Amino acid sequence: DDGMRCAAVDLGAGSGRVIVGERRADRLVIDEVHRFASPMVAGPAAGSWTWDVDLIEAEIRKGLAAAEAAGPIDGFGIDGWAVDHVLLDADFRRLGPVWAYRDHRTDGERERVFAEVSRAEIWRRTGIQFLPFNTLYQLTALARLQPDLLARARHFLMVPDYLIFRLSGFLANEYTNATTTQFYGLHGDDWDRGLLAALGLGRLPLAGRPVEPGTILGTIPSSADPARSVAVIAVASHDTASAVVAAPLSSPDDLFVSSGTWSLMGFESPKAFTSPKALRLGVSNEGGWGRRFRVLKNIAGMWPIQRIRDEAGNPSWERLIAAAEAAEPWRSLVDLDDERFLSPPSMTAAVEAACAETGEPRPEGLGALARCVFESLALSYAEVKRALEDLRGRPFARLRIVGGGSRNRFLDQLAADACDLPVSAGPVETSALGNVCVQMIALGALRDVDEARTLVRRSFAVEDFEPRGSVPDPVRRRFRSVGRRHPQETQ
Ligand code: LRH
Repeated sequence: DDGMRCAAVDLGAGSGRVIVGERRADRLVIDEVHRFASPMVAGPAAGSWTWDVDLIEAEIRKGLAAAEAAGPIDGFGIDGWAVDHVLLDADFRRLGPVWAYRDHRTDGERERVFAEVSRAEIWRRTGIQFLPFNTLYQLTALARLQPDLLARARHFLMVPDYLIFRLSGFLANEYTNATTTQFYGLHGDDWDRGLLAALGLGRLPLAGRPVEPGTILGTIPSSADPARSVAVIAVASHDTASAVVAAPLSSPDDLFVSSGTWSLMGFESPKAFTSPKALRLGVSNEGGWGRRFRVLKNIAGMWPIQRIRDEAGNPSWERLIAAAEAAEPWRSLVDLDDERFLSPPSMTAAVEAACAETGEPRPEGLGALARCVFESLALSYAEVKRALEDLRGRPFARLRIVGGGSRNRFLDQLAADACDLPVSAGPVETSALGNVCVQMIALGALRDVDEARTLVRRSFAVEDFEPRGSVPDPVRRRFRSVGRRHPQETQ
């Protein structure tokens, strides 16, 4: 299996990349052959956001051509952000725009759904956290606003499934991403058609049971050499599922943060946590490779600071982080998990307004604003860590931060301090690595996820941060009081 090369397409909510992973002796070597911007696009109405999936498709084609130009590839797979979907008509044409999850159509939708089927019942059936934009609420909003589109739909696909279809013609729903819809039944281990029917979505055109991550869907001829064929593989197509496949977890007491647009903090478990307590704590049980659940919570992540940076005219990350480091510590705190920060017209104004409402000093200047956001994020990590320890009844011994956000050493140190845990940061491209690893498992070059993680550990260095114990108790108390911590708990 030495020399096996797999092309991984990893789509983030902002940028996408095509990476070739190659097995060389006992190492995995990666080469980024293409990177592109894929921002949300303003939709037809105010506060409306969509994805330009045609542009994303064209960029993926360029990336695959670049991958093949560098040498033959054995497989390819696509992972991406969760929750968003595509509907196709009987002629496999797209119906309507591909809405982005930060679109405002779903505002208040969850509460309308709860009037039909209770939160407790949805939770019991799916074990998925109540994010306001879950596919379930996107579809009930669509049924209310554009029922004609749903009536004409003959195929329902998540975004990575759709792109696989466009590139190869293979039509399949993949399991890990299917679980993020909040209508995948935990107990029947299949789509929960009963839940959909109870919400008037009984005619949603679902094909059979989703396929397992690691399913070879078929082969297509190589564009570089038509005599060769390339395996088209359904990887763990939810980017967070892929990231955790390649996270160098080495103990049951490892806590992970997959750090990108969102920070997904959690642990891996062979069983789902579906008690009322788990519901109260607002956790999710997302499906993983080999039915290893990711018991996690979504935390705001890098999105607020990315927005603030854009609004400040795009200074370099180095400058932004240096300005944050120079600002006064623990001066202004906000609860970034408040839904007001999901998709505000101005993130800067949203942070300032939150500070004004809770009596926190207004952050003056970019450094103070960035420090406020980084420190608030680290304090959110600490709260979620506590909730997860409470849930599983055992402390964590290490925090492993993976993904693009792990490059932010200032935040890595803050996370170690706030969580009072040693932090290991890296690798950076974990979603793409997990994508490659699942392909290699499917092609028989790796046995399972444990072997994949050993390979990742051997191949990529991580950087360690020790906690300095420097978050004063009054700061933690103030943080708890500024926000509606865990909004689900109060509903
Ligand atoms: C991260 C992510 C996350 C989902 C969100 C919609 O990219 O997939 O796991 O909750 O996007």
